[in-house]
Amino acid sequence: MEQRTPVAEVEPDEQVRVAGWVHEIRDLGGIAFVILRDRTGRLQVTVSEDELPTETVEMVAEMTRESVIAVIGTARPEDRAPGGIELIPDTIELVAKADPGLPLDPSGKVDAELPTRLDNRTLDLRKPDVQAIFSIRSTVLQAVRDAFRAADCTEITTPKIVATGTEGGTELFPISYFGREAFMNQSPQLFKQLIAGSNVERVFEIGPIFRAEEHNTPRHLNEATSIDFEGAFCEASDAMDMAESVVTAAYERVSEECQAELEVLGLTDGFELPSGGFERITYEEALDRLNASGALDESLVWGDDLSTEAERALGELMGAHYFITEWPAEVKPFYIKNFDDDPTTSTGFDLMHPAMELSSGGQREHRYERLVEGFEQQGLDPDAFAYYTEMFRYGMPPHAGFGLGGERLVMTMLDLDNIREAVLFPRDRQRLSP
Ligand code: AMO
Repeated sequence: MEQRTPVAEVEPDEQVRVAGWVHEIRDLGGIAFVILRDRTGRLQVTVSEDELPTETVEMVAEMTRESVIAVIGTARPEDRAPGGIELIPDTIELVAKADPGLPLDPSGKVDAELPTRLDNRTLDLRKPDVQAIFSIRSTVLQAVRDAFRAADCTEITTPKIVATGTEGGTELFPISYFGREAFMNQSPQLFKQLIAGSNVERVFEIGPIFRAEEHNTPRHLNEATSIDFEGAFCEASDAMDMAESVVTAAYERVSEECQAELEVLGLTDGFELPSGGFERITYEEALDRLNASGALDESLVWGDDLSTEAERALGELMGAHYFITEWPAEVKPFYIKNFDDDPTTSTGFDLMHPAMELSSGGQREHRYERLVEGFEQQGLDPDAFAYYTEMFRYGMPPHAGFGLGGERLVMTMLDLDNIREAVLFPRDRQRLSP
């Protein structure tokens, strides 16, 4: 493509070629102001009728908002223009004309409903606030990757087409695999354990997970991004330290590098870094605090999972990120290790934001016999998981890890009211395209 200068880099008295979208046109008769927008900002192109060929003037008169244009011209200072610069064009090329019937208004002056926005994501993403979310999401993922690498972890990618589920049979998406039954993977759980048990020891993965959840809520997706860690010779507290450090690293990096985006989202004042040392309370303590607060209609008893309402009430009591540790064994999956001196209690933990669960993890059962027993207790067929359990016979070290929801991390960080705001093309009960 021809050389082009990003509009934010245009300097006065320079001859440049810029290209981008027509954000706005103000035709004052004899003179028109075309605001050109690219990924770096906006630039006023001042079109004087008597200084340009007739066909260019006619073309500008017919130009539609969101058309793509390329302009060659000379910049000069102009206090009244955005950024204090205007471009006096020599030539204007209409590269791609936009249909005037836009399905949503990218200037954001007219609100659109979320489904309309998601149907027209290309246009939606032309809005600065939407762009800000995805720019921050990209920074979060980079910060997380760097935090794992700094902790000596190897990045892995594992299959998304699998033979067995891991997180409970009802939430699997079945697919046909050359006539055999297969599923979309719910979690890299078993693979990350198998690799942690090799000489690689410490691994992380950032990738899609698929959950056939029936419920349509503001915080569930059917395809989500999971940030997974697994470390050999780690116990639950080590995995919690790691989860805390990646979450903190994400906040710190966003605070350092995304002030402009936070400002667009109106979050510069409210953006608080999590203070170090997330509080760790046991499940039992969580129940005690909730029951004592009187926030719930019915008291919780040992073995209950925490409802959305209970999570919120506890979040209010805690007021910051925290961990719930030592969950009842019965509510945690087969791979989580239980305490030897109390097999009803597990090493499983959840990392909570005051608004919702962000992550869960724990130490894993690494002893072959106990692992197979656990399968049987949960009504699962150990033979179906032989590809996994067999490796536990050949020197599997103790290990621990966690899975952290990428979208929930961004959602809670930016106080978004719907998780779909943090995904470019969400998958939910209703939505399969785009
Ligand atoms: P879990 O099932 O708790 O644990 O998932 C881990 C985290 O992933 C996110 N998450 C979701 N986000 C949006 N929509 C969903 N449907 C969804 N499901 C999960 C949540 C959740 O806390 N294998 C274990 C992790 C481990 O033990 O290492 C697991 O998948 O933020």
